[in-house]
This record gives sequence, structure tokens and C-alpha cells, in this order.
Amino acid sequence: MNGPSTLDTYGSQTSFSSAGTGADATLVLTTAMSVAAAVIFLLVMGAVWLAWRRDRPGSVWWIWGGGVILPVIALGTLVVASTFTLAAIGRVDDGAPVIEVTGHQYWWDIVHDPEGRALRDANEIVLPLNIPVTLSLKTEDVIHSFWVPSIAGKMDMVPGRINRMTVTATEAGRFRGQCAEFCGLSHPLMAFEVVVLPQAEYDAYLEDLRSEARDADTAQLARGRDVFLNEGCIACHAIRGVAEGARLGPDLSRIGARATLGAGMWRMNVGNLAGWIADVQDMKPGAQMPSYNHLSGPDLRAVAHYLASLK
Ligand SMILES: [Cu+2]
Repeated sequence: MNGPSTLDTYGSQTSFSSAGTGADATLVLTTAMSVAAAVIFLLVMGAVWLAWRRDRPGSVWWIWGGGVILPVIALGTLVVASTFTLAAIGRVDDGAPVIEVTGHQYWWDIVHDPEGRALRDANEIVLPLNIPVTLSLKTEDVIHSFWVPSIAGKMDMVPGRINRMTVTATEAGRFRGQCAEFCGLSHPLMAFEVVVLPQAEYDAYLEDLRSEARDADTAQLARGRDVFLNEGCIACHAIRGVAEGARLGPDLSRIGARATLGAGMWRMNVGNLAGWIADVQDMKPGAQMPSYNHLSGPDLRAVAHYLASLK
């Protein structure tokens, strides 16, 4: 099993098509607000035109009708509609399986917890199709905001708090998410992908997370694994079955299966991996990882090939 089968394209990021229950509610409200705003704009322009044409002082009706009654009706309707939408977005189903998402400067830690065992991944959230899942949203440093406009509403990740929302993805595919709260230099580069899979493929993905990372089964891959073990990478990164426990950086057990490198920034391939390791500050300014520009060419190539093979 090589992980999800839909790993060949970038996902889209838009609020104007909905592929999940939270996004449904937001789309209805957005459309209604846009139409209402357009109608009110036209009415105001009409009033301006009338005021221009008629040479008479403003009557009491204009002040009470246009200045008080109409705004109360318009704003009151919006308050009620957005309250219901907020309730729909923030709904939590206690029986749903939980996926823990933790924001870091500038990446996402993902933990699936199907039987009380933490199955770890990073920067790519795999969701089962048409099954409610509760996202448990935390942060390890500053305030981030979790936002996948096609699937769900937006929710902040606040230090010392756990915010939860239940989402149901209603369309299989790949969708882009983005940190939506300024969190430092690389905030705009803190994206992620959501992959929605039918149940059987989702189960296979969880099975992937339960098993050890792929073996280094050629001389070059074994050399790459040794570079990973000996150059200090294991202080921050874990690979299941190779070096476990480190939590400072993304889990790399299936990094080669992800579509992107650097939390949604670059296409995942050997060349970008090598560039990342050698000069990460050039590829993602502000990233907390140091550049490994002292590695020899063959070592760099070997470790990049090794990471790309982990899928
Ligand atoms: Cu952020």
C-alpha cells in the first residue's frame, strides 16, 4: 500500500464550492450576504439619485425609514443568520472519531487516534468520506487559525486551549487549507492539504500509519538513512521503526507520499528535498530548521532519495 491514491495534484482552495458540512453553511450565508449587500447598494444609489433630482428637504420618513428601520431589519436578519451558521460550524459530535491537529511555526502536526494509539503524520490531513470526524485544534507556540474553506469553517488555535469542531467531508479529493492568523515570518507559507478518501482507502491509510516506514532496501537508501541517523535529524524528526519520539519537526515516516514539501509550498520530489535540506532558509524564510549545507553531494543526494522513498 503506497498511501492515498490521489496524490498527483495540488488541491483547490475556495469558499465558492463546498465539499463539507461547515463549508455548506458558510456558502449559503456568504451568498445571501452578497445578494443582500448588492440590493442595499442599489437602493442607496437610488436614494442618492432621488435626492439629487428633487429639490426638497429630507422628510422625517427618510430619516426613520432609511436611517433606523431598514438598518435594524437588515442587521437583525444578518445577526440571526450568522448565529445559526456559527452554531453549525462549531457543532461538536462527541461520538465521532478524533483527529488532533496542532499548529507549529510553520507546519501542522496530525494525530489520528482510532484505538487510543497516536498515529502521527504531518501537513496532510486524511479524512474519511461522508463520515463525521471531530478535529481537536491546538497550538504549540503562537495563535494559528485552521481554515480549509472547501470543507469547514475557520477556527483559531489558541495557546492553552483545545478548540473542537466536527466536520463531514462530502466529496472525495484534495483540498488546500491555510493558516488564517498571522503567526510570524512564514505565516503565508503555512498551508496544508486535506485528502478525502472513501472508507476502504482511508482504512488502508490508517494501516500505513500503524506500520513501520518503508525499508531502505538499496545501498543508496541505506546510506541516506545513515545520514539521517548520524547528522542530528533525529533530534527533531521521527520515522517509524527508524528513530521515534522526536516531536519538534514534522513526522517523516511517509513524507515521500505527500504531494507537497514545506507545508504546501513545493512539489514533493528528490530535487526539492535536497534543496530544502541544504538551504531551507532560502526555500522557506523563517523556518525553524537549520540548513545542512555542510553535507557532501553524495550524502545529500542519498538522504533526499531516502526521504522520497518513504511512502
Ligand atoms: Cu500559523
